[in-house]
Amino acid sequence: MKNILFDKKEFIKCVKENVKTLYRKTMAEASEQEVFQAVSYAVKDVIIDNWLATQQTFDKEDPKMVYYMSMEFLMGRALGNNLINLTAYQEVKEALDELGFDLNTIEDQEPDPALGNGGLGRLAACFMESLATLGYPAYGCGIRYRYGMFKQKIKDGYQVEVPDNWLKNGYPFELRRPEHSFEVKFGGYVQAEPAENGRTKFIQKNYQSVLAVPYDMPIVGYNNNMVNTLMIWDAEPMECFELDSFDKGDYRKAVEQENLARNLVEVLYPNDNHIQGKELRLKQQYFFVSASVQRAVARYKKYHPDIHKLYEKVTIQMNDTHPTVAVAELMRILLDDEGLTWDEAWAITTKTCAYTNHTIMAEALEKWPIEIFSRLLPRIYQIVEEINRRFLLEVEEEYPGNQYKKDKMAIIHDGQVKMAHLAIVAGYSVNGVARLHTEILKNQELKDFYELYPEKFNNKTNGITQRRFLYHGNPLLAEWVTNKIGNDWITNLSHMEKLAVYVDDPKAQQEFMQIKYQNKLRLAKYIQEHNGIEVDPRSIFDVQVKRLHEYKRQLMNILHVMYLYNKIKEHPEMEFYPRTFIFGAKAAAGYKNAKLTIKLINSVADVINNDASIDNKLKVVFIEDYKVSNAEWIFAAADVSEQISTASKEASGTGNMKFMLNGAATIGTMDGANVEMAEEVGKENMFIFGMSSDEVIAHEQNRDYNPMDIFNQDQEIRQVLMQLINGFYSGNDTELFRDLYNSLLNTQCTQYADTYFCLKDFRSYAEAQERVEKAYRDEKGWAKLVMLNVAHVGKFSSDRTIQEYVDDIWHLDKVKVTVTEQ
Ligand code: B1H
Repeated sequence: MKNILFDKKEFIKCVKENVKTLYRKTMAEASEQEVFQAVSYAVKDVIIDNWLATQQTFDKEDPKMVYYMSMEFLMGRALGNNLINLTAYQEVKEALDELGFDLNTIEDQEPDPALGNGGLGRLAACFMESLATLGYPAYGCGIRYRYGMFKQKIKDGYQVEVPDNWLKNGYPFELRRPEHSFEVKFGGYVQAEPAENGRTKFIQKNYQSVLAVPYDMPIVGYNNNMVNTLMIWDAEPMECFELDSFDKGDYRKAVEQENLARNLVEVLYPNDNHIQGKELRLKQQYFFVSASVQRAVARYKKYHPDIHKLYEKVTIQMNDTHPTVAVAELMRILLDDEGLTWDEAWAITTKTCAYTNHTIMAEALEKWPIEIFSRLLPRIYQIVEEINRRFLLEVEEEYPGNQYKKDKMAIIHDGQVKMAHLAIVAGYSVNGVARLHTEILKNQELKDFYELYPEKFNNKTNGITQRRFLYHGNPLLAEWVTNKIGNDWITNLSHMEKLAVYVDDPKAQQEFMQIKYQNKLRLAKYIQEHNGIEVDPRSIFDVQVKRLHEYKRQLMNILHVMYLYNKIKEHPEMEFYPRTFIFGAKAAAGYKNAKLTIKLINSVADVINNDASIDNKLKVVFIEDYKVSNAEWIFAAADVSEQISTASKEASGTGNMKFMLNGAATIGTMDGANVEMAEEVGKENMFIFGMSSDEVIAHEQNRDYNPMDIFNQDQEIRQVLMQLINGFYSGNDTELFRDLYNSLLNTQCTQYADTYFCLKDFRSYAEAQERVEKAYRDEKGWAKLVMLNVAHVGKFSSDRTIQEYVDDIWHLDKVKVTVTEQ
């Protein structure tokens, strides 16, 4: 059928027509934002045909579906990636040129849909893209937050959070689907009534409810006509809610329900690796989970009479514990709506739900006070209680008389509902996100559960989509790779291996480094425009971009910069290769030390960048508002990738893979997926330092680490720490950074001083940085090293990850979509 994207004339006509009907304007009058909208609607037109064809194929072939449930989908901009996956990027670029518009500038008009915090949400987005590209039927299920991740402004060195009103101009790639709305009920009480079959019926009474209305977003597969759906739920007040008779005309309740709907989806909680435990958060969770499970069951029932076989066509993947109420919601539907017995319902649920664990950070473990949980979700709580009761009988059978085990493993204990325990007991699969992380789950964090259910545990090392993070983000390198080895890498990243024959080829090395230089120029320009700082593209671009968290150790990085500065000042004659340390990070709004670290980085930048005496050897840049769209440029321009978390703390990391794909060398600990990267490319082609996870865990268990010893013995470290409290970087304010100083040294202020071993690993880090500099001076050696990294990145495609989920957990069949004229 005709695809206007490939017919320049038709496409231009369509864009002009859209500008006219949307805005009553001619092209000459239209703003860039309006042209973006007009172009997007033209692209959406093409997508819709494929989308329809995909849905028709699903209807015909009746394949099993995965419902990927996640509180977060950090999608990033859609226009550019949709064009790439429709293989029409070049054509549309040329057509726009003809109209006098630059595609990059038009892409820049799109808001970044930032419905996620960091790695967990971005992983969900990569997974959706890989599922569509591999041809697997999938629904992403999430929340259509009115306000996504906040925008970050830096004022006087401090982070200021600005609301992200991403829907302000209307989002062209979404589709409201009111015909698939569902009611979701909160609060009230449960009334038990005798049912006809002699059993008991449980009915929720005097509840409040909202209407969940889905908006569908297309997820376009690469060059295969496949378009899957991300359904994100909006909350609307019920139009004619059914009130109990005594409530009739209860105005107060009507207003309450309006407010409930409005508040529910207002904003994403901006915490990464940290649970806030707020009632509204639990409401959000149940809201989108209930709506999604209802839609999954309704879709199944449309084609299948026998609900007992639900698991043959539906599988639910829970992205961390955040959607774990799905387990109880499915039980509720099977028991109360479908009238099944407990055993029947449990047999289905435990073959349908699977759980991914993304962190072992204690503050991210989800536990809900019984008071909140049972008040908000009275029927769901009853069901969780019954799951817990039966589970404890099972534990008793396995470990008779062992109360300690029961206390430790219970789903409900000590006044709290433990969501991870619920997910493991009811799920048929439990997976970690990198090999090391999964081993820590099995041997430490979830040891008891691993002993009880060894068959449930498995590893799925994370991955990233090369379509966004190389093809779209780094067009120069993408083209170079294609020239060298063909374009199979676009859908099969293991083909990158073929680049290995070029790593010693001087011409290829030169081309490769020239591309890196071009990308550094592009970033330097961005930094100049957005941050007003001039950086030298010939210096080493040393980059740490990720959420700000103490375990990720941005603090250790900036302490090391302070240490280098002291050295350069003291030994001006010392050989030193110019370096630009680039940071980008958002801190959770209430995370004090994280926000103070941002201020420290900016204060250090102020002093160093304005010290003419060091001859531009050091520069420090904090890139404002790190997000998916500028990330693509940052990865492309990096020489050195900082992956320096305290070993055992970063479950996987995915930024590490994006840097590797773009030809940066990693300085990192043996943590998360770094371990597997080292395995792929060889330890000698990375800059590994620091304690192993075993060493870290041993120190944590023995409590035998005292950073004061290091402070007392190592004069250079001592000097750097003193500069936190002697006003050196704070215009003589000795108190400004005292909390950071205390976090490193003072056991009276934090439970454990230097919880994340910054001082312990400091020397090893500094030594690894020296190795980096030495390696960089050897131009050929460096080119070879980073090219080897690109050649061995194949494993880290999310296509590989998804194929493993399909083979081991989901068991889906591929679908082929052909598009015919509608
Ligand atoms: C990850 C989170 C997370 N793990 C709670 N856990 C949140 C926990 O809003 N909350 O309450 C939000 C996010 N995020 C990350 O997941 C890991 O830290 C990374 O190491 C990992 O690569 C990523 C994807 O698996």
